[in-house]
Amino acid sequence: MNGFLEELERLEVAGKDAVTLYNEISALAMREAEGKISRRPERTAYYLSVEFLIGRSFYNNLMELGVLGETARILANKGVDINVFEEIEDAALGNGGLGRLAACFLDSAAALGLPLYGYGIRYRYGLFKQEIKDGFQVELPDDWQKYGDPWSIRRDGEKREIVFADYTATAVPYDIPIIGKRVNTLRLFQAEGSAEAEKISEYLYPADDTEEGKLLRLRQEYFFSAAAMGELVERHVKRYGRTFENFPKYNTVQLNDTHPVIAIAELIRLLTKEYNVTFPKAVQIVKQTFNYTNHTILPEALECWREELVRKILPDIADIFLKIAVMQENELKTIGYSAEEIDEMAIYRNEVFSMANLAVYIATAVNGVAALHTDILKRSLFRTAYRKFPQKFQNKTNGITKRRWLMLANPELSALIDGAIGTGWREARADHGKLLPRVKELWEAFYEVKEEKKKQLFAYIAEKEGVVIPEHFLVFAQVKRLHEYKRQLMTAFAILEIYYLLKENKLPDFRPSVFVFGAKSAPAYLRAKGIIKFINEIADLVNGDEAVNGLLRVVFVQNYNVSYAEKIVAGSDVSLQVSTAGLEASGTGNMKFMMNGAVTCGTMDGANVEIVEHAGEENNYIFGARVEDVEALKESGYDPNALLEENPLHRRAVSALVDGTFSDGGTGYFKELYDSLTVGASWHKPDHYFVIYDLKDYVDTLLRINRDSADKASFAIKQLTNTALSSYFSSDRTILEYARDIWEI
Ligand code: 26V
Repeated sequence: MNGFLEELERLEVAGKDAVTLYNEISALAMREAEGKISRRPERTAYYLSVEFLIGRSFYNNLMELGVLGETARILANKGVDINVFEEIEDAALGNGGLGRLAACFLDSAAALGLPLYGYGIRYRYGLFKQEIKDGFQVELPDDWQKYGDPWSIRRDGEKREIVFADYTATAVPYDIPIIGKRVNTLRLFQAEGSAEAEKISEYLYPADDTEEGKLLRLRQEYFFSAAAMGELVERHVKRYGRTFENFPKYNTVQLNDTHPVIAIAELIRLLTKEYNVTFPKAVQIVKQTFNYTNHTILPEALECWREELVRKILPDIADIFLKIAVMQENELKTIGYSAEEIDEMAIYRNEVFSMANLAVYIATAVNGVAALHTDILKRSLFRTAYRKFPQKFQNKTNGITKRRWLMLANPELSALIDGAIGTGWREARADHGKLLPRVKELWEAFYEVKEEKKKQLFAYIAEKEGVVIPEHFLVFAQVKRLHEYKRQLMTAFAILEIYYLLKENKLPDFRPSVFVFGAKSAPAYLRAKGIIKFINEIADLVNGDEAVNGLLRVVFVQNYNVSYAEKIVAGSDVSLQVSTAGLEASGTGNMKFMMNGAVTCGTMDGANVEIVEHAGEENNYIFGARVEDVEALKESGYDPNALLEENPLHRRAVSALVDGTFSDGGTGYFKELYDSLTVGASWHKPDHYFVIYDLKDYVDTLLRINRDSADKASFAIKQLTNTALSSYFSSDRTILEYARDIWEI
């Protein structure tokens, strides 16, 4: 790396703006990284995903190259503050946890020296940029390449034609080096050719409420899956000739959720059509090649394709889907499965192809992303398949990369850990559990770090949002995709109840607290948009009330993304993870907060269960209905209206949606939310997500946390204990498990 630093020393900065400097410095670093791109070993793992939420590369890559500190120093000597590059980029080629997990996994594999290569789409526009106007979400295009894209290398020599029935698109690879002990690559394909072809890689998740939109999405999934499979087969033939029994020996492919499952059919198509492999043999090969990770049990998020749609643009693929479906059905009949059971596992039913059922049938390994989630897959979503193929099912609890989420996001806390146990914990594989016995003596130092991170966060929020948060406020944060099952609405009601109690002087010892929200709603998800507006209405009420705003504030930050997350997870005291039990597959934000020393206030859902297993219930705050309770309530018939009847405080908070307390600007959003809770909406029963059921316990728990925080020492000890016991949630651990149990790399 001396080469880089020498060139940086020589770099002329006078008269150059931040963008120019950013591109020049990035190019210097890229030269180093490119030179280090590792050779692929014989056996390689591939990660197919429609999302890779990489965030900002600049600081992360300089850190991975081991020159971040030196770069800051050299630039400072030249009068340039390294933080000026913060505004420039944040590649948001993903939506939430699924995409961020993919990015963390690539980071960990590179750090561990494991050959894991990502394949995805190089969207022209990433997830929309969000502004909040009058409390409403406004979506703007995310032109992430506006200032250039110094971190990818276009590979014109490796283009590939992707054929649809109506037109052909060229897949042009762009390689992004993933720097670690090995330098792997993330290869994103850009669609080129005709104007129609270019549309394929224009947007992440194009609206799919029309036939046109659905087709486009299917094209996207096929486009990158086919480009990846074409490449794998070509590389294999070059190395080993036209022999494919050994294909699974050298290639293992992880399907990140149901979106890339179409790759299975494409590999069969390539083998049978272009290399004369027989269909049964091709099926044998794909069975040994693919593995599937499930990331949600919500039915609306499990990819299904109408046969007619597939046939229209990919007739060969439709035929292959059908052939696999027939093969599966015959197999199941032979071993005596009932019609009902076969129906449940069917790849083809009612003229629709189920990508989840196809994946489960073909994959060698099927995994959930947290222990509870995997149990639910076995017990409910895939129960019949589990009975037939129990050996397929595995758990791989998610993780996060400590390099971005601790070392980069929180150098102050990292330095504290260095001081306590030395710097060895920074290595991949290493853990920082030795911190545990030192927690009691370090609480004050930790408290200072947390205060510093809060100060930084508050300054940033003041600048970006114009909302002032006074020093020392206790920070509660709920940052994640906006979805009803995540229950941001429940937090909104809880805040309202606390506000009413404060107004009536019923909370004499309440410690000043701020609630920080960050979330994007899918553009067409109107109830989620209503929740954003509702939170902002509450924020205006609370922040504008002189009688209360010394004790309570609320802020909804705009354009929550990876870079914002780095600041929020480091500067928060309490991590709100309050999904309806059974519905959050894992959560990974919960792990980021934990690692940075926040207590979790959460339900027994997803990885929260394992967080409290590791860090102790006494150091966290668990509340609400358990999975069994939710199931029992569904059985016995749950009536939220009775609870509203009984509890005047709940009634007041929920009625605020419709009694004129707030305005939704005439959109009808609030009435719709109110109805969803009291009469039901979208074919769901009233309060489908048990918001009102868990509200009382939630408010009580928030108040208990507020009280506990008065004892600074014991609260800081709880927080730092969470950091000390967070190593299990490092994605280095997760990736080692995938490598050992699934990929065998
Ligand atoms: C997508 C959609 C799109 C259509 C509308 C409804 C809906 C609901 C959920 C989803 C999520 C798709 C998959 C996903 O992002 N899962 C997340 O994966 C994370 C990484 O494993 C995990 O931590 C989160 O709990 C899980 O929600």
